[in-house]
Amino acid sequence: MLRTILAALALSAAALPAAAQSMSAKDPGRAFMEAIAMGTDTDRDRRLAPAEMRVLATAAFDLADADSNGVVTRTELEAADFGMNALAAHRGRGQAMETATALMFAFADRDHDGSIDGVEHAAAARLAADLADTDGDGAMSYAEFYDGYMFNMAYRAALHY
Ligand SMILES: [Ca+2]
Ligand SMILES: [Ca+2]
Ligand SMILES: [Ca+2]
Repeated sequence: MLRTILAALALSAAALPAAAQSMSAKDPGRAFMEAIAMGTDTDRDRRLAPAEMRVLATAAFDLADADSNGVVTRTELEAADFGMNALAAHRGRGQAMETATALMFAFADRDHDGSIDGVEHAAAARLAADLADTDGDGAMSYAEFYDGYMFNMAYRAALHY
């Protein structure tokens, strides 16, 4: 189901530049992350529990694994669009997005073999969640997710939201 949400968000991301030009108080990058958080928080307790994050991480991995062979290569990750590419292009931040993507790839590809396997991906997702969980309650609040989840930080730095 989350995969469907991600796919729908990726499609709606084409509308992000238009939204950015509107009077909307919220940055579209931030609004997009909030939509991701709400889509992930299936029990609606405003905490992203490890089981919920595993669903999100798996959906993201499957989306990036274009040839469905169980590993994500650098090329696949560079080609993947998690919904932010249109916004990056609109803001002239394509180069910054490439750097952010390279950093995320390096974070996950711990054995430097040029691809992220399932074990590496699960470890990276868990590490990122642990790092973000600053109050140590075992789950991410939405604020912890926005401000401290590594993949959000990389996008935020790239897209200036
Ligand atoms: Ca693949
Ligand atoms: Ca690897
Ligand atoms: Ca927490």
